[in-house]
Amino acid sequence: MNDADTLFERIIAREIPADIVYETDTTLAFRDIKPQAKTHVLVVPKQRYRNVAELAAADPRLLADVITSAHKVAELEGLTENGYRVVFNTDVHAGQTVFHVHAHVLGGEQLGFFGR
Ligand code: DGP
Repeated sequence: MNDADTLFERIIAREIPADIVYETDTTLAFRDIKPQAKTHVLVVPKQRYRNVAELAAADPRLLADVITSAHKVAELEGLTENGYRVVFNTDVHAGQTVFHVHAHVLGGEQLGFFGR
């Protein structure tokens, strides 16, 4: 991608701080600065794609790495007994604000239904 770096490239490069909870060769997981649940962690591929559709089309193996890391985060955060949610906001109507694909891992309490 040619756009200017997003915030998440700067977190991956350790140029700005984040509370990192898990890292692999291809992914990084860190706590969301504005949590929407008791536990709210973002998982990003280190290589930038704009959204999950672009990632899936270009590199399905890397998408699998993101999902595997999301589940690992859920294990590390103690979410697997009662369950958790993984969300990819995709473009405007979903409210995507950072255009470096990221999985939201949410849990630690009963989550409400979502939509409108
Ligand atoms: P989305 O709306 O799906 O693009 O989610 C972007 C998320 O990024 C949002 O939940 C808030 C989070 N966020 C924004 N700025 C920062 C930051 O500087 N640090 C961290 N850790 N998270 C951030």
